[in-house]
Amino acid sequence: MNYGLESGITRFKNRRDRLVKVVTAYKEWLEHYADPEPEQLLRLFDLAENLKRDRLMVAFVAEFSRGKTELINALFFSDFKQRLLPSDAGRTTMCPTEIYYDADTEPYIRLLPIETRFRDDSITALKRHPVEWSTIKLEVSDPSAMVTAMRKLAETKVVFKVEARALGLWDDNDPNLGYMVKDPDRVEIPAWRYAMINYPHPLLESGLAILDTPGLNAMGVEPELTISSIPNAHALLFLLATDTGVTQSDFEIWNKWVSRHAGQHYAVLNKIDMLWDDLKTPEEIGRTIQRQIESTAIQLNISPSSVMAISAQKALVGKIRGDADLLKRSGIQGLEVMLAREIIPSREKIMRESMVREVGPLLTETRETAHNRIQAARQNLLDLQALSGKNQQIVGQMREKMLYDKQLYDETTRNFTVTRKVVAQQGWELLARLDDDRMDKIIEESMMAINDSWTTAGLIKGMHLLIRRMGAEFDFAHQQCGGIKQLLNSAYQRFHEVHGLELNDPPMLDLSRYRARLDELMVSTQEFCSDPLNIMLEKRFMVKKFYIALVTQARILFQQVRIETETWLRLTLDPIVERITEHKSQLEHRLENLNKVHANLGSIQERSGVVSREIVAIRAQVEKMEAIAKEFSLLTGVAFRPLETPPGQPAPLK
Ligand SMILES: Nc1nc2c(ncn2[C@@H]2O[C@H](COP(=O)(O)OP(=O)(O)OP(=O)(O)O)[C@@H](O)[C@H]2O)c(=O)[nH]1
Ligand SMILES: [Mg+2]
Repeated sequence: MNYGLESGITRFKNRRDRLVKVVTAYKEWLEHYADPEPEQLLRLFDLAENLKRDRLMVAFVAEFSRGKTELINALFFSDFKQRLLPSDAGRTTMCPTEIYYDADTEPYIRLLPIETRFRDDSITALKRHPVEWSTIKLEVSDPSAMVTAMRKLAETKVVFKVEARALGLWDDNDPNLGYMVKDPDRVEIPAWRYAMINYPHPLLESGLAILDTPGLNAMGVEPELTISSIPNAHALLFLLATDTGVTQSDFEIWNKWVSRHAGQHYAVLNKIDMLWDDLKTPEEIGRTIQRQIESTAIQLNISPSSVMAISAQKALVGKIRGDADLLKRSGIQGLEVMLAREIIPSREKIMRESMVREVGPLLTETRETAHNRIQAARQNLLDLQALSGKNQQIVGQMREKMLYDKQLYDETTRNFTVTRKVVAQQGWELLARLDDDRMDKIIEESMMAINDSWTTAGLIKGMHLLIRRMGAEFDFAHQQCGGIKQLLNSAYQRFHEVHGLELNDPPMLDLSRYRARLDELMVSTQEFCSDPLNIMLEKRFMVKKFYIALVTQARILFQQVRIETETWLRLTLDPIVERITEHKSQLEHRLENLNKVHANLGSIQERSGVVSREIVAIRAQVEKMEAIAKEFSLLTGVAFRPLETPPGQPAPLK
């Protein structure tokens, strides 16, 4: 049983599934009852697909041997009835390991050979090339085969120092690497650089993903981990062990990577069973644990309530043996409740916010359009009733007036088409400045600034340039979007003033999150460069690796900004176009009625019948839309305004 955690993740999955359903229902509504642009449908389809793949990444970060892997086993893999992932004294997990579920492929463990470090490719880039990885199919129903496969995570190899040096894993001057030495010429290095495990576990199937990491030194040699994977994780669990307390290297990890993590981060004091002592009363043991919690909290400068004391090992044993007492004593349930109460809701919040941003404005617009339709049809009926008893000349005058209104509207629309073209052109130019080629150019320039001088000074120079150039593109995007918004507003003004159309004001493009991430990259660079170990010339390899990691993250940011800008452009333009088109078709409909009645005064009854039936059909559309909006509102908290009297209704015929 996984207590709060299991039900928490199930709730998360249910909400996610409901969101997928509501986005799909909205897409289908548009297909049936509107005339959407194909891109809009595609985008909604993508959104639903991405939601299904949406994961909650929890990273386990700590110095070696603090019990990260044991805790992962206890939290997620106890149903396996044995230790699934290798956990042992000393350095065990040799490479960062991502564990998740991907329904599109058979379960596997994929391992990236350590030799790929010779190349300049980032792990992110290599993830797109399965051929670079050694893949083992997982026999999930065969526990011993599973355990054998997982042993790969702890695999090492012994190589000559010269090779290890060329891989950036060995430095004769680094006193911290003594543990690697096998004999005077050779050292032990990890066999794999990174591992990815696709495993069909219910929690992983629900969208949870785990990142297990090796200790300080191993993380330091793979900067992509510290610059990208760890900052991008939704939550971090930082482990300490009771027997070692907060050591210098624990402290370094905490300070460098965990305490500043923007999302959730938690300290876990593991191995409390080491304090269990048959000669002490439970109260005495409890006091000792409490004292350790307090001193840990002081050292890390956090509140004692943020430190959780557990025994991962006893939790695993307790779960495997079904020993409820041991499980309770292990303290793991508190951690599970915390994961369920805090981490999952915060992930849900991110999911909700992206839905509010991406679907909210479109849905608001479509809903109002649907309501407008019913209002317009009712008006149509009133118009027709008002025509009864009128002579042909009066109907003709009305028709003339209506025709004039429509011509006026068409003229406004034509003017708007010009604006739309300008906007499309500007949007296109803007997106072109945010594409991959542009980023390649920026990287090229920054490499030129480094001028093959892979020293910390060269790195700072190159990064300054990279960040300045990227920042300039972000500024340009912000400015251009401001201009586009103004242009559209003034073009729309006429629709509002002359034709009575209303519109919700779209928000401004907000890139502040990405700017903050850029600043963080610069801070990481400065920190890396101020580390005396990295100032030495021998660290040339590491400087380059560090730069590659920075660039990988910068590229991800650049792509995110492009997607954000693209979304913004669409959300700003689409609702306007939708409303303008809808109004046009309503005007046409009214004119058609007048034309028919003008041609045959006796047809008023018949037309009224047609319009009444239309109203019934539109009401059904509106009801469907209301159900979609209601569900969306329940799931995201977006409040749609009441629509008894929809805006933008046509003025009654005089
Ligand atoms: N007594 C005790 N031992 C534990 C506990 N948790 C883990 N261990 C042991 O500590 C050792 C290290 O645990 P791992 O899970 O391999 O630690 P890790 O943090 O993953 O270490 P690396 O993979 O080397 O980074 C193993 O022998 C575990 O069995 C615990 O709660 N109590
Ligand atoms: Mg481990």
